[in-house]
Amino acid sequence: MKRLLRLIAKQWITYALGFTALVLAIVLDMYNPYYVGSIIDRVILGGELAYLKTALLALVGITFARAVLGYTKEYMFDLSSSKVIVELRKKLFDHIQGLSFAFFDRNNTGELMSRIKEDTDNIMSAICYGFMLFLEQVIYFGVATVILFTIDWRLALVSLVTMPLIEYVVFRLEKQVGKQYEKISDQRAVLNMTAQENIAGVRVVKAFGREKHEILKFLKQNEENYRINYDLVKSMATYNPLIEFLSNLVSVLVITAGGYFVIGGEMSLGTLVAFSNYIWMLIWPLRMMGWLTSVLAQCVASVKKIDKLFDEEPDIKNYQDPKVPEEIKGHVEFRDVCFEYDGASVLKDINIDARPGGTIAIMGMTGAGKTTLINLIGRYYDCTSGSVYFDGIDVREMDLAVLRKNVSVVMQDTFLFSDTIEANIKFGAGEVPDEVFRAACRDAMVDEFVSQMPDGYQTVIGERGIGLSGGQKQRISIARALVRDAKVLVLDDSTSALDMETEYAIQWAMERRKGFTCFIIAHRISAVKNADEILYFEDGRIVERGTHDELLRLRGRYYETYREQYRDYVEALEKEVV
Ligand code: DGT
Ligand code: MG
Repeated sequence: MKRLLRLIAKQWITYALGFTALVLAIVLDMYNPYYVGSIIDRVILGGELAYLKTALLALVGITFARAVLGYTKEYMFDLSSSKVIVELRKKLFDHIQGLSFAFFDRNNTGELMSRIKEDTDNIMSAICYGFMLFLEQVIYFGVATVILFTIDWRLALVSLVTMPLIEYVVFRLEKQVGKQYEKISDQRAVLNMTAQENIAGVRVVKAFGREKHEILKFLKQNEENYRINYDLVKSMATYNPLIEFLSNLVSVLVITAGGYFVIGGEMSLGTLVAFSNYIWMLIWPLRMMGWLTSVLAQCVASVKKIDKLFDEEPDIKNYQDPKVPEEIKGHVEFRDVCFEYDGASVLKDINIDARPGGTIAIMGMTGAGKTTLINLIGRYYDCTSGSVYFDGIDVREMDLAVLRKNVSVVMQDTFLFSDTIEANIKFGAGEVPDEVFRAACRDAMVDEFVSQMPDGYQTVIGERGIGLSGGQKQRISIARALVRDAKVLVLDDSTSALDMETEYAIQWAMERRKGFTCFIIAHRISAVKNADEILYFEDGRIVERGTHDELLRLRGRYYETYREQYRDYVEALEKEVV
């Protein structure tokens, strides 16, 4: 809440202008019934025709000034609130971006999206018109009450009698409607998710012949949505006429009682008319209070949710006195590293020494812990025990920005943004010299297919990379890693979708580049056999390690994998040996 108030305080000038316009508009509004009343008394009843011109001019003037002030008020409140929300959203987004991988493992995307969109929208409506109307109605109510008592305290009492009743019904309605709105919002989220999943996963739906089932599922939810909305309309239809009735009852009571005073000569007709106009300045605030309190309550709830997110600290923070190696060479060492996800051991006693310029290949069954291992290099997670060193500095003590700038990762799941191919490749690399960009595209074999596209590197990739083959997407993400010219390159199963020929070409280009330490996770022997050291993982442990030849001689798991992949060739060889 403090965070929000600080942002609001920053916009105090525009808010103050809006507030001034609001007060002035109310003051003018108060003159309206007065002039109407005096027209009746002095012109219609008193025959004072000269006054008509003054009164009408005053009314026109009031209406005009009221319009200008109304515009100023709305504009100022809108302007300041939009600024507050833009700033809040930016801060929230920056904060979320700064959180660690572990946070995203725990929280789902949909929920985070709704913090950024819906909760900030709720706050926006509250601090903009919610807050504005609330102030306005409170002032109307206060001023109108004073005026009514000044005109005639007996009539004022009569009109105030029914007010609690109106307020009671208003709050009853709000309570019911509030619950229904909540249901609608929850249901809308489910409906959106179903629609989104089905559209995003349309290929799976069609491939498995589930169209009918999915349509039925959607129709059912749509019907549920209709039902809840219908309930809402029903509640409105029950309570609104009652509120209308009670509001009009006040008028009837006032006119009846006031009529007696007028007939008895205690009050002029014009005063009565003015009085009954002022009454609406009491009724409207009451009628709106239910809705306004719920808007404000919703805002408080949203602020609490957002505050909780802001309180979330990144697990991985820069060291208080971050170290930077004198010369960045790309020497990566794992010493007795163990890692656990929520208490479940994933990596055990890992020792690796990746010399600058060397290549470490990692093999192993799915779920063996390969991705987890390489995530420790760029410090996306911190190891549970042991240490990872980058050029002799424990990564936990190294400057995080320098570390990540020097560790380039091609992730296992390719993610491309809906942007041009060039922007996707240059993503996060800052200024990229043209030669570096071209060399990266050539080495990652991106040039080969992009040069055939009509828009070349300016081709915009469709949502989630639609329009490119799996291999093409992998090649783009390899180029993305290469343009960064980092000292450590990590390839997580990133050539799996490539044909042998392209894979060789890329490997060959990498050899030629060299000058960086490379970690390659792969399943194909062809991708790992030239590495300086091959590590074979099983259940979070390195069970075999050595060069290709050493591992073949060992006749262990690596050899088994080799046999599987080169069965015919091996059999032929063995026969020859016999
Ligand atoms: P892959 O990519 O299928 O060849 O498998 P790896 O070797 O890359 O496996 P990895 O490191 O992704 O997962 C190792 C184990 O850790 C596996 O049993 C699943 C578990 N694991 C991975 N990510 C998380 C996570 O975010 N939370 C928890 N609790 N466990 C995880
Ligand atoms: Mg993996």
